[in-house]
Amino acid sequence: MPQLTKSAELFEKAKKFIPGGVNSPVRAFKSVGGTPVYMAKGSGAYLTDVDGNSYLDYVGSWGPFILGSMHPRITAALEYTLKNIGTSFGTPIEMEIEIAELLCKIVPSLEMVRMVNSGTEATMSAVRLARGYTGRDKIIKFEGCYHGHGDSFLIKAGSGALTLGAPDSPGVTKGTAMDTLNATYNDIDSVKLLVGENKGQIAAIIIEPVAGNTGVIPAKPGFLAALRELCTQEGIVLIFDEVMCGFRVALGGAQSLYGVTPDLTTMGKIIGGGLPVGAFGGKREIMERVAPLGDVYQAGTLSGNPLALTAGLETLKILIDENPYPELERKAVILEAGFSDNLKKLGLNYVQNRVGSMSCLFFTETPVVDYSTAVTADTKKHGKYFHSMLDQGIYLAPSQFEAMFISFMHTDEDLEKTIKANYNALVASGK
Ligand code: KE4
Repeated sequence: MPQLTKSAELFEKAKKFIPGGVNSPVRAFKSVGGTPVYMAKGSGAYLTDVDGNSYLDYVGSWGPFILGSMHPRITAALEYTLKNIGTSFGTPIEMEIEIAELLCKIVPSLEMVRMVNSGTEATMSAVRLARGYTGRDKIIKFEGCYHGHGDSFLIKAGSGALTLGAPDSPGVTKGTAMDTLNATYNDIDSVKLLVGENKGQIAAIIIEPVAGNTGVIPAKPGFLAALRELCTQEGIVLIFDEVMCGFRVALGGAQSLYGVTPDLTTMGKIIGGGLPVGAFGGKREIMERVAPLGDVYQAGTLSGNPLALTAGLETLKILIDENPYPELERKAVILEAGFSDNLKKLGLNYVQNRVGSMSCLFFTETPVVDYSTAVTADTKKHGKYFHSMLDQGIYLAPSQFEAMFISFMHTDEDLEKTIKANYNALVASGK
């Protein structure tokens, strides 16, 4: 049982100066209870907290650390940039061309790309671009999906919004909310109904092609292709939000895994290698509407800065050079099978959803295919499970509605340790 004295002290102090003591709500342990753990150091698959406790990290900074934290090639590249280049100029730099060209080579839908500083900026910009390009106002998202905290998305949103039970946020105007329609994930008829009721008014359909903010929910076979066909038919811009699943489930993201090409793609997390980077891109015909070439405005002081791009570029180069995906799949299968064995031994039929190295153990026996089935999960049991895993040195997302991420740095011994801890934590969560 880790002693969390310093974390508790820091949290009390933080709450004086920072709303809820955190700079992002899902970190506050609200849905699992207890004190957020203050981390002091990350290395590979491990985190060390301010009290000196060590944890196996399955959050990976919420997705960026597919290669583990502080990868030697990435830290060396950052040291070089710091010593020989600089952190930011606010001018064009060569690295911007290098990462744009590389992204266009890797991701099937990209003919042009704009770098930004977060996933939220990427999705906000992509939706504005789709509205500018089509001249239409409405968008369709999917209940439980999370696309960052842009106003248009905080209607029946996932991730922290769902975790805190606030999927619809105050402060979003009625006008904005009216332009956001929510369909049901994996239910193409629910999409067709909305499109039919709003003929010629839908600018974009935005989807996480692997939903990772309602726990993990894979798209059913044929669902993404049906969305593609509907958008083509109706002149709707199809946006794949690959901020989380991009470069995670495959080098080319979910669009390359499933062979469905969107019109626009939003990216983040992994392409920042742990520094703030986002991006949006897609068809040249659409991207040419982005200022200063086009008339759809989008901008960012630190977009394309050398320090963040260094981390992102090095991450992408390692992913290309070392192709970690088969090994990540092998490890993810070991963990999934180990958890399944434990569930069987304990007579539990909880649901595990997984795509590649992102997965979720739902505390429900209902197959989880959309928001309404995800919320059948018993969050109290999950909370007990979370704390038992934490007490055993396993750091998971402090929410039932988030993903578990395996990194290239997790060893087979780490996985065995996690499987043993999972058994104990399932017992502790109460059968
Ligand atoms: P950011 O603005 O947080 O960089 O990205 C927003 C975003 C957009 N799209 C998808 C699919 C995302 O998963 C995210 C952010 N993911 C959450 C974790 N589920 C970030 C964690 C947090 O909010 O602290």
